Amino acid sequence: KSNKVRYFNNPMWPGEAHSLKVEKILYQGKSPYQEILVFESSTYGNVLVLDGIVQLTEKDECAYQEMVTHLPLCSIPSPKNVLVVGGGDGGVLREIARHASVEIIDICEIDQLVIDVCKDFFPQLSVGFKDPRVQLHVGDAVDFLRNAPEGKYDAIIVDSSDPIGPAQELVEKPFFQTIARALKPGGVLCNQAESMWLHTHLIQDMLSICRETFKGAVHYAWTSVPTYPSGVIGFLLCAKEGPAVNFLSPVNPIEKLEGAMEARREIRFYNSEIHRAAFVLPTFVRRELETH
Ligand code: AAT
Repeated sequence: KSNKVRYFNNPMWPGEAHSLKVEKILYQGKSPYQEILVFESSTYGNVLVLDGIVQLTEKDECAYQEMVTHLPLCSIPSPKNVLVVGGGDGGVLREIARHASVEIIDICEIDQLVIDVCKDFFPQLSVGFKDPRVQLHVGDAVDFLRNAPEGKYDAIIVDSSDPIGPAQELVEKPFFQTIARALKPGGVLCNQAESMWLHTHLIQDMLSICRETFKGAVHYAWTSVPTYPSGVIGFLLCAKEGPAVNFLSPVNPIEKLEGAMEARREIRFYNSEIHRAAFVLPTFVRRELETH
């Protein structure tokens, strides 16, 4: 019974649980921030789990990393300075590197052990760290952003874990205010924003904070990731006041960026049509998000 209780009581999705068949445990350890597990699954390749929650699998990571990166970077004409929050696996860095206009890629990840473990078991993601534009900062993104120069970034991508544990403060208003400060006028934020099936209230709270903080534009978009709870995950796309940003249709289409579709490995999920489609919301979500 106690196993059952534990299995079904994750506070982010009480009453449900998701399974992957384990072929082999590859790594198990504990950092000062979280429990880290890597296993080889039967059908999704290697899987990274933090505090019991699947963060990525080799098979479907493309759907998340490509969308969280190209939704913002393809929405502005020529991104130069980009910051990644979290993302210690390197997958988002790998995707940013497709954009030749980018000059600076800062990443602030709290957990050095996530970075090291991913270098051993997810080489197709950690390859992102090899780009010479990447500057790694190991620390809490809350402190990093508090001290970030004003108006430095064209885009900030928050690839963070669920708001229980080290990512708790990353859904609160002061954090979004420091992000807005660190962005250039017309700069954009793409924030991991959970599932429309499971987290309406959390999404509503983040939306209202973002609408107060980012006067340019605020939109919700989503994608399919089979190994995340409920099989989907969303993003909040926000623009700071300044030159107008229209997220709904890419002004900097990936298909026109030289080499972007092939660089290091082919793009698997993202394209300009799926970019536009990502902002189309089911009726119940539209209703719940519009009134907030
Ligand atoms: N691309 C994989 C997806 C992730 S990983 C999230 C990362 O955010 C982890 O490596 C974690 O160590 C890091 N992180 C958490 N809190 C902080 C913080 N305060 N500062 C910097 N980095 C942090 C996310 C998957 C989403 C899963 C949704 N269910």
